[in-house]
Amino acid sequence: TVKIKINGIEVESPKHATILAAAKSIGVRIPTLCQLKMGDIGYVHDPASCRMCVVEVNEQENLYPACETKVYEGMEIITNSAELIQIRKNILELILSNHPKDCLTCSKSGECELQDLADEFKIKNIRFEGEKSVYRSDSSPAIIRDMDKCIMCRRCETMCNKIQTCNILSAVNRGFETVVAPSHEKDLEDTACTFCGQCVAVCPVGALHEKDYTWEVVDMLANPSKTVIVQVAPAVRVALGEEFGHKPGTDVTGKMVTALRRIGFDYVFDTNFAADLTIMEEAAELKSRVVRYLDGDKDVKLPILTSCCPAWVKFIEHNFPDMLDIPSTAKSPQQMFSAIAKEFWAKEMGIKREDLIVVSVMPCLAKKYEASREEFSKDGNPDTDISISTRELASLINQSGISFNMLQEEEFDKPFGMSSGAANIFGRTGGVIEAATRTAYEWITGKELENVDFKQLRGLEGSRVAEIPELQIDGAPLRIGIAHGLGDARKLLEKVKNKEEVLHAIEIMACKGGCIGGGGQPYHHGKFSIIKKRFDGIQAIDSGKKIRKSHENPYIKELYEKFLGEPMGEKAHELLHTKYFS
Ligand code: HC0
Ligand code: SF4
Repeated sequence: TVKIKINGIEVESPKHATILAAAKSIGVRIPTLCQLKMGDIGYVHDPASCRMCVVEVNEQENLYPACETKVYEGMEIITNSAELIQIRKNILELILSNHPKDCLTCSKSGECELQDLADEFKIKNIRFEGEKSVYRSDSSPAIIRDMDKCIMCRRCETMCNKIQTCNILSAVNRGFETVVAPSHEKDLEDTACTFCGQCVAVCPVGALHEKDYTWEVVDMLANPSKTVIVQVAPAVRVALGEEFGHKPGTDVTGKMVTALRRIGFDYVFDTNFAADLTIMEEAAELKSRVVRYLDGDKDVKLPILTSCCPAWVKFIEHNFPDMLDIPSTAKSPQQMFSAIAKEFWAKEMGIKREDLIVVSVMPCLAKKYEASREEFSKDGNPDTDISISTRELASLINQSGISFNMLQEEEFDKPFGMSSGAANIFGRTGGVIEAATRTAYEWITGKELENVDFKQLRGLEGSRVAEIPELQIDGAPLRIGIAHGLGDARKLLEKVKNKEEVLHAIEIMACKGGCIGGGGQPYHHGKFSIIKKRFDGIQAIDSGKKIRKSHENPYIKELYEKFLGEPMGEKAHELLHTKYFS
């Protein structure tokens, strides 16, 4: 450690700490617009481009950016002199001089870090008039790039290139024309962008945001000829509460269901039901591949890869086109739910396909893109009509004048409201493969699984390998790989491709933490501790459930008896499986 002084206070700080970190450790906040530190996931972005964090050091004339200047023995730092505060105000005014002033209609209003600082510094008039850059805005089914609002903090670039390794975004052009964009300023849709939404999650302003479909939902609810049903993803229920003052990880399922009914949805269903259905198909596929392998079939493809994360699917389609025969062909729960709703339930209820509107609430922006994929539609009518994010649901609740915290707790509608604990854990990294292992174990060994907690599959390391001693393949335990974050996924897949790692099954989720860290969740502003709390919240729901194996869900059994037949059977194949495209 080194001894330093910050604003006259003596501090002992780790040797290589930045001034910003040392100040934070004693409760001295230095404002910054570009720095983002998520050390837990190896993500540190401090380009010192915004200069908001400048401080005085040892009475020198030069000012130093606190985000990238390291402390040394005897350093005396001032962070809040009157002069520094004036300088920061000037910097803010300069940034604002060419920033659009449309806060009233900006999607980020209320969550914008620039707006917060402008408010903190009480900026009422901007003394400078900057040159306005006008960029063509770029809109995909999932993400909108509104680069007039970009402040060149370049967090999105680090996220996309270093963490996700998608390499879509970089600064192009020069001077005032500089903009963060895909190469040749293409639209995201025409690139290998996975729509993971992680760039949106870290954008401090409204330059990157989701395509908002809340008014489409309201229009459908207002249309008397439509039956509007909703399905809610596992990760939404442990994060939605944050928008209403609850601690991250708080399970607000009951209030959320009540709110959805009050908003006017005709039926409130659970994506978790379809997660159980996904396990039926994925575990059957795993079993069939393992059995064929043990029979000496040389053509069998192992490891099997989970396929429910749409950003991950798009990533493998673009980056590993020669490996498209290894992912499970099972559709994601979102798409299984919608296919069953439109092809089975609507018929049972006597509702015409085009009069049934399926809305999904997802922690994810790539789900919007997934819903728009052509193979998930019939005669031009999509299976999932509209996908909204957790944040958009919070807006709908507020627009409807619902006092969320005063709501009673209600239950999902039947039959698609019942789910096992295994379905809940889909929302966190490692959960899909743990759920599949619970069912596959019983189906492969024919024995009852007593302890469903495969703790070795849990954790938050970016990529990990765990063994299941209870499931032996050729005299050795089944080996499972797990990665979250596309950069870690890429490394794991490369090892498998080069035969450095022999695995039987792999789960990949595009976002850190899995869906709980999705691009559509309440903004965590770089605090990884929030993702950890959501992780624990999801796990607690699973642990508290009586039924913790997907194949024991009675409504799932009934669906197979009444309609689907066998897992991987003809009907299941037609409705629940998909193809991949390079
Ligand atoms: Fe997920 Fe899903 S678990 S991808 O993370 O599989 O988005 O929450 O809804 O579809 O169930 C997201 C979350 C889902 C799907 C489920 C899966
Ligand atoms: Fe990159 Fe993901 Fe953003 Fe696409 S959505 S630009 S892949 S970070």
